[in-house]
Amino acid sequence: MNKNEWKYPLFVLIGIITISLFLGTQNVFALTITQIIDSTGDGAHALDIPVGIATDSSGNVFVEGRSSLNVFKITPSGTITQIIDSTGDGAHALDIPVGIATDSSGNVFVTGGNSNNTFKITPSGTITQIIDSTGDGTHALSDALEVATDSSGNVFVTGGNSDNAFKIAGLSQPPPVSVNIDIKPGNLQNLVDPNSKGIILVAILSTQTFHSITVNPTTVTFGPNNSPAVGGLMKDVNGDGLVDMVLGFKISNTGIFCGETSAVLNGKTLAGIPIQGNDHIQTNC
Ligand SMILES: [Ca+2]
Ligand SMILES: [Ca+2]
Repeated sequence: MNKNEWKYPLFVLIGIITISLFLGTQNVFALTITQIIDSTGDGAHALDIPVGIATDSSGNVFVEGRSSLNVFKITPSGTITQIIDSTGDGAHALDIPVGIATDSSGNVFVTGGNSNNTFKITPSGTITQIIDSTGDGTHALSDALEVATDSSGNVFVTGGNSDNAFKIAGLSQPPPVSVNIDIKPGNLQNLVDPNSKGIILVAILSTQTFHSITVNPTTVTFGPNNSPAVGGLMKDVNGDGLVDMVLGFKISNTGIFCGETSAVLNGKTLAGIPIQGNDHIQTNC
């Protein structure tokens, strides 16, 4: 065998060695399979005919029981809890759950194939029905099957029998924009007598980036009772050249009690963006 005859066999040999090493490396990443829930569910509630499964960004897994009419949450540490059963939200039943999805806020959405509806379950466990068999009021939802969410908080549901899909918007409210308020404009002490029958004025102050004229005064509430405004005017109360919104609230309706040290104003802009501001108070009891 001369020197040239070795070239090709040597090349093939190197190829064989390379492939062998590659296949050997694959074995390093062996799969690990673990059962995270069985038919005993959380011990108190069974899991029967699991269908849908979903995860959230916190590592929780949600498993839906089609026959047991429920959903279990399994935390990363393995704790199992039932988050919804056939009673749905108490007012509306969940029957034959089919689809399941989560959103970026950790809410879980479950469709009821037989109950023709969809429920939202918040991370704290509050359950609300977000669509029923009436669909959008004009078009029915029948045999709710799959559910999906997008990054804007919209939820989408398909109707297997009604041959349609619905988009449900407006479920998630953006966090309120913080605004500057002045309780008793111009007065630094902000003394409030909770037993007074009078009116307390609260100014929503304008800044270079926030103009109080954009606030919808009919949405503004004040105090622990979220008392609505009974009147108002536009006036520059702090002399900065920017007109502020001044609203009046019946003190007796605000829910401010003796010893409270601050009070909160909530509202929305005309565009529907929530706003919130708070200021210190002293109660005169
Ligand atoms: Ca003040
Ligand atoms: Ca001003």
